[in-house]
Amino acid sequence: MLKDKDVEIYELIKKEELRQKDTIELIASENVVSEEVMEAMGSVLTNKYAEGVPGNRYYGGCEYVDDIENLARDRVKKLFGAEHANVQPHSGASANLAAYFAILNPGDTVLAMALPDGGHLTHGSSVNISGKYFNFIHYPLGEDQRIDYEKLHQMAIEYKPKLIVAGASAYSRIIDFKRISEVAKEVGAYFMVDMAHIAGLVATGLHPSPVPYADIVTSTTHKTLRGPRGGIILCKSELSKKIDKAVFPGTQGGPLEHVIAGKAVCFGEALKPEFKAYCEQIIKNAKTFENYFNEHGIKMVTNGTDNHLLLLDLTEYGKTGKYMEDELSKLNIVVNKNTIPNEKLSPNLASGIRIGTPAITTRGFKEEDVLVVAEIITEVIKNDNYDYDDLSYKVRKLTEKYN
Ligand code: DSN
Repeated sequence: MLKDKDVEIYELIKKEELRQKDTIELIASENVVSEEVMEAMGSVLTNKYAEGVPGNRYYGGCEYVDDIENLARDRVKKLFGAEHANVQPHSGASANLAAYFAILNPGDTVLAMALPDGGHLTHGSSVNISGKYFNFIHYPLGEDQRIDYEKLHQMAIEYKPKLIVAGASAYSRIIDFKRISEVAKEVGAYFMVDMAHIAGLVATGLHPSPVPYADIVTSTTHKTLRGPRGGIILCKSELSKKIDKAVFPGTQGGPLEHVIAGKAVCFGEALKPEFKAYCEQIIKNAKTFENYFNEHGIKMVTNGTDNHLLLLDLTEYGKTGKYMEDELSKLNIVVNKNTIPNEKLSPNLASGIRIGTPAITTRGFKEEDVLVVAEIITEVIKNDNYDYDDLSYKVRKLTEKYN
């Protein structure tokens, strides 16, 4: 047992377990997996090499991992109505890199949303391989801080990208995938959607699905989808060989079959009716935050949310995202500082915080609990001399309620 043989690691894991129990987790990209997902991930499958795809591996002894990976592929195809699935990407970043590798050459032009506007590092940030190897151009947000679809259309005509990417990591509104796919079709570009943040909402019909419209859809499996940390790629049948080859041998070696088993369990869970009820509650909880913040004059990017996250704009309170992240952390509330559209500060300070409801919803938080959390956050934003003891007591009552 770990506790006897490696006490240092055992104790650190226990401390992390306690930290997760004692805090209110509002990082929009995090969640809490089931015991079953963890059981699959902590299994003997980690011992197995299985380079290749089911039925065509470079190693013997793959009969059971083949069955597991086939189940994962079948379940995720059913969940999203996809023609083809590759469940091997180790992460969302790996999934995106493989997708680019499958259809682009170095230097090709890609149109995507910029990171400071809510996009993602792997959507052409200059510090990421995507921005270094490809010519990413970024479409802007409009005055209303939502995607400016008209401008996107004009830019697609002007720059003739080979690929248009949609999807975001800090965008609280529904994305019109159909409309962007029509632009892609008009200019002869591939259309790829990174649905990592909203995958659970897409799976349950609570956000329009990109699958009918996009050539390639990438995702992580650990955000709203509530599975193990990892990635997937869905695509049309005609791209299946290119995608599989881009994952292996293009950008990865051996697949993590223990994580793929965890993904299969997660997809099985997401196919059940309870998962839809869970995702509905994610949105109800986010709307509860939105209503409270609106009633109490806390500014939000786009004035609110359609999904699982909200981006608070702290500029008029003279507070930075870093200040709020640190203060809330002292109260055992975990958020992340986040840039906002037209950001004036560095990402290390940032003018916003991102708040997400997937993890607290898994723990059981309902609207009345969210109201308490919203009240605490509002108090910290508005009052430099907030009553620490009172607010920490309220946090403790909530975390104990759901332990
Ligand atoms: N880092 C993730 C997030 O927090 O949104 C995206 O990869």
